[in-house]
Amino acid sequence: MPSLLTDAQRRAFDADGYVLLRGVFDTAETDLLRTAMERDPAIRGHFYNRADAEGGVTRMATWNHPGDSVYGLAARSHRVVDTMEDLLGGEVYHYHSKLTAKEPLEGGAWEWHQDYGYWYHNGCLFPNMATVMVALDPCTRSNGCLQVLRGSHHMGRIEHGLLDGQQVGADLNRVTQAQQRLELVYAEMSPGDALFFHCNTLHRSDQNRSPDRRWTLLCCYNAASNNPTREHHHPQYTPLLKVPDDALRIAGLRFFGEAADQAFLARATAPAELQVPVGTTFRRASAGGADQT
Ligand SMILES: O=C(O)CCC(=O)C(=O)O
Repeated sequence: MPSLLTDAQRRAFDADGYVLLRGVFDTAETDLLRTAMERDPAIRGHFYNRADAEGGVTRMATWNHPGDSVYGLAARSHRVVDTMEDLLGGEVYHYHSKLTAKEPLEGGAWEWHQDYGYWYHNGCLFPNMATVMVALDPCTRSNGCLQVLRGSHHMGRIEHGLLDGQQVGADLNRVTQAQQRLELVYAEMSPGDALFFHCNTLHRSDQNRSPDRRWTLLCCYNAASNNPTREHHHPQYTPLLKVPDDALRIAGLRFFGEAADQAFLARATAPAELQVPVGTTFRRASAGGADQT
């Protein structure tokens, strides 16, 4: 499948630093992704907590290689990767993915930051990187949906440092000034919607004080031409084997079939010819503290 973007949406991404696409994953696919996140021992066994300054906590799991799990298939799907390549202007590879799980009433906040504020220090020379955030639950203002400052990617990289609490965030003076000029957008999403955003787009989210869970899957990509200058905790250029868009549906037939439990435990769900030789390596980012994502 070619890029999901219309010309107008591509221009919107360039102007605004983000584009929100509705229904990138249909209900069955999103149910499958959500169920995989909830039940896969590889996720459950690698949760760690990320604290905010006011005692809220986001549960997270982070992994480097997309592999053959259902969430790996989503990250490798033509519809997502071709869209990323359209946005970044050429071949991309998977830099890492993560689940950010804000539980009802206790989900933590994220301070204003740019992803490139972290990734710059990983030896990524160019801000030719982006993320897609996929809603697994409804994401609303009340349960802490993502917020972006429209057009902030044009500001370039902003200094980041340790803020009150444990998070690394963008220079607050600069953010305050940017807020006076740029529109604050709440990216409210339904399950299956996807927000593609540039690595220099300032973003944050509120705590979840609502009774509604807010789980999202974030897949991050780097341009193949932007191979980091040094080895670090995320991958160097690794060719990404795309899978057809129906790979998720096929995986779903197995997951919701009789052998569901084994499928979750085995985690190999892509058709054999699409499975990647690299092992899906979950890496545990440093728990709490000033995570460099
Ligand atoms: O899940 C969220 O609300 C924000 C996540 C985020 O900004 C990040 O992982 O860089």
